[in-house]
Amino acid sequence: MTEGSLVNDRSRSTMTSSRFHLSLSVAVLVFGLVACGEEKKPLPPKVEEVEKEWKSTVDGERAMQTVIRLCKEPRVPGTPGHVRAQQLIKAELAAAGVTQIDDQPFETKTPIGMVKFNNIIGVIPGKTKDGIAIGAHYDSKRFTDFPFVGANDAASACGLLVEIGRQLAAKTDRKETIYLIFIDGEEAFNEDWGSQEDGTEDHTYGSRHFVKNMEKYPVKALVLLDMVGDKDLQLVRETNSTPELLAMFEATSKEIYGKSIFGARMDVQDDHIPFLRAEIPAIDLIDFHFGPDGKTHWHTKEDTLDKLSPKSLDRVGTLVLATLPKVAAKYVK
Ligand code: 1BN
Ligand code: ZN
Repeated sequence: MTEGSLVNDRSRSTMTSSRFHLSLSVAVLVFGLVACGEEKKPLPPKVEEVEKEWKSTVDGERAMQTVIRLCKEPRVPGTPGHVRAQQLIKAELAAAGVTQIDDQPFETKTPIGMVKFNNIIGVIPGKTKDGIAIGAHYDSKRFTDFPFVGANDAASACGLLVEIGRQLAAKTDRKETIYLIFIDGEEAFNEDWGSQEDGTEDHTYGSRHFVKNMEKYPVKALVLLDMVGDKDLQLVRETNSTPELLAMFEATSKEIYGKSIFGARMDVQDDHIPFLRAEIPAIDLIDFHFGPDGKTHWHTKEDTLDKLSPKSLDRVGTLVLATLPKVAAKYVK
């Protein structure tokens, strides 16, 4: 995290779905310089400084209310909090107008023994069953020394996914079906992301299970959301992601905000990898710069609600909704 922060959420103004936003600070625009050892690197633009007039299409405040409810307790697979998180997600999806909500339960061996998992899939039907998936992991990483609620990782993405579902469910004449996947078991049970003693992987349990059982859900592309709520939003150019998808999202961000809101290139292992292995195009929209310079709140007790901003949820949600028709046009025939 040597490039400094991309977006400072200085104004904490409430966003609503009908408001237009005008950038205040065109004067302090575009490229700043940051000292990085001896080197000086240009800073990526701050979104709030480059964004032109843009129309919000999701309600970041409402998404944040779901995030807050998800952060009441940890969501570690195999615990009662995990079961309550599932109930909450299903109730919120139903209240958002999503009428088909499927459970996809499975049980598998993990470093802590056999664990019950459950992917939750909200289906918004189109004319064809071929569809685009939007995913977020709802499990939180297991820590034994403190209660880890994973506000950014990834309650933020789940709250936004419910809100995106609300917007998409309100429109019924789409060609493609939308699959909202609340993915279980992304996090490793071991401290580090890696393999179990028998060589099987200790992470991405839910996404690997989904990809192996897709008969009912013909997903043609995946848009994955992870860690999208940081006040200081900086989406990375995730290098495993399908280049065409990254190009589409970047182009849309330029249309909406006047500049790409994607920063440093970074390889992130996440729930999109099983989809890519199955040759399903996928993009990981993730902000991996979480915390002050040189320090990360990622997988620490600092990953709490006070680090988040509804404005970041609003920006990412607006970007997803604006890019989705392009994704569908390319991948759903
Ligand atoms: C993302 C959020 N990840 C886990 N929580 C995936 C990841 C694992 C990212 C290891 C970087 C390293
Ligand atoms: Zn994590």
